[in-house]
Amino acid sequence: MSVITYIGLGSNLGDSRQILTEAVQKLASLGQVKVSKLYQSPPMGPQDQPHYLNAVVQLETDLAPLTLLDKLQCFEQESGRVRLRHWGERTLDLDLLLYGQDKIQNERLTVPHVGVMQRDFVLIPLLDLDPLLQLNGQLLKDLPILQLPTLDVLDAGNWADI
Ligand code: A4P
Ligand code: MG
Repeated sequence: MSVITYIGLGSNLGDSRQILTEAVQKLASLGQVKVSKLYQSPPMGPQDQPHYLNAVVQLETDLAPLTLLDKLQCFEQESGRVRLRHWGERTLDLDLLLYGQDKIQNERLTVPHVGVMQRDFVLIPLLDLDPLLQLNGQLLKDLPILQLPTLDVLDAGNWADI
């Protein structure tokens, strides 16, 4: 049975736009995808790092959560992932934001992802894909953090060529 999942994409090292485009194309090999707009956002965490490109992909897939995580980590490695420090620069970060309505808590996986409610660079692209998305009975579009967004739209079109 297939499940609607949401994957957060981030990159601030290398040719980030190309890296995110390739990541979307790899995700499309796992099931049906829809892609948010492409955004640029100031870094959360250490400020002496480049801006990030961020997007979210909705993926409808049959994969179990840990199998999906294995795939995401494999795609991160294939992009030559370098991760220098906590909340620091990286070529590709793929976070499993939501897996249907499931709550998952184990050694490898926390779903919903811890950052979903606090990060505008996650919330705004999520809302591109489903403006009425809710988490714990809360409509995400009504969260106060969205009143002063810090990110810019870089490309509102079919940027990943999907
Ligand atoms: N893990 C647990 N739950 C999950 C999940 N839901 N999805 C585990 C993915 N992985 C999950 O991941 C470390 C471990 O988390 C994995 O082995 C997995 O088993 P990681 O990607 O190596 O590290 P991380 O925790 O993602 O990195 P870090 O440094 O904690 O940062 P975040 O929270 O991912 O944030 N600023 C802007 N503007 N845009 C960004 O995208 N991203 C970060 C990184 C910092 N600042 C940013 C951005
Ligand atoms: Mg991550």
